[in-house]
Amino acid sequence: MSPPIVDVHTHVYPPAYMQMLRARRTVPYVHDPNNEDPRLIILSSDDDSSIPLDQRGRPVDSSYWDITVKLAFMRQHGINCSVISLANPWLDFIEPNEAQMWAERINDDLEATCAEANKAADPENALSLAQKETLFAMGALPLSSPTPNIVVAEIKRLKTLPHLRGVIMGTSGLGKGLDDARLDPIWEALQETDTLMFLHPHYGLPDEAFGGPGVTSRYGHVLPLALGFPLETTIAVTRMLLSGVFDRFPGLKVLLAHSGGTLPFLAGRIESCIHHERKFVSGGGDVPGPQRSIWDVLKTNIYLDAVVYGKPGLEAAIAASGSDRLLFGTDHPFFPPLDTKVSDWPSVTTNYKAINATFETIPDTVADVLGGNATRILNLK
Ligand code: 5CU
Repeated sequence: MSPPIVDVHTHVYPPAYMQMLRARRTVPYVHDPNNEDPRLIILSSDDDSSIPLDQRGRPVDSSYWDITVKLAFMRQHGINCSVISLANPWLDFIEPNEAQMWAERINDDLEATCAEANKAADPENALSLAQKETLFAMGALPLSSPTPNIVVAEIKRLKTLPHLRGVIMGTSGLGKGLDDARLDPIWEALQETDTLMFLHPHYGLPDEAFGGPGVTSRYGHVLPLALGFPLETTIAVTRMLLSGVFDRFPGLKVLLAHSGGTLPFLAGRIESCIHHERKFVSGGGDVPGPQRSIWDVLKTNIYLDAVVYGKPGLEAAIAASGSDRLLFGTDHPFFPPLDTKVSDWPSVTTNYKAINATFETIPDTVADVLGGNATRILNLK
């Protein structure tokens, strides 16, 4: 039997969340006055007033919210199991007094979706329509809630939901980034419950980094997605390192989106800058600075998805963290083919090809990256 293929980076906007976005008029929102051509406006650069509303953001279809479409996508691309997560910007923008309600609602919905799909995939189920694809999920956190205790309670509650296998989180944390000491109870709860945190970008870099307002009308999403997202992830996890999060919580497990942004490539430079920093106690200053080496953190705390679309990126990822910590993903439903006559998604086949080319002489490693590592790390049996 061939080993399972597991997609750890695959998103969904559950129908209730879509409905909430449709009712909003500020980012994030869905513009669809006639209920037939929804446009998703989630990135701040999408909301450019020089662009007519019906051309802002991007068109979205049912692949963003209908789980049967995801199951069909999985079958088409040979994916046996998906670990679905709410797409960005998650619950970051929710009013504080509604955050807990939304987290419980989304996470219960994810649990029910997985349970239903897996019932259909169960060979013992007489009603099974021969569906073989199975689902697990990562939960969303009520990070805007009035106190971190509510987030901690949700992390603990997720452990009671049978199909939940981690949490997804953006880089803003409680609003001030991931080196914020107020996050300590949350790191502690993740460590204590052995919950993997999937760290995913959303905010990118300020538009000024890309030439100021109007960047979208010139180059669309290329700069924010190709560069803004990976740099945002790199900065977020480096701030965690610099503030000693991995020293205080050595058991924390963090899966970094897009193969860690640029972290594997820049790790040596980051380490060198730390060693040369006079502010840190090790350089004669008064700021503690990180106690553990970045290389140790990369091999102990960090997991990387394989959503990097090329051999050099995968090679940097395995050199930094090891092939046993690299996990296949698709980023579905983002990056659909622009040519509607194409059926296999190039965004997926490119990643398959890159993994096969990187490990062409070691088929066991291909199988591990495609699914074995995820099955072990996320306990997907
Ligand atoms: O295309 C995009 O904007 C995105 C996004 O927003 N989130 C994601 O996970 N991938 C691509």
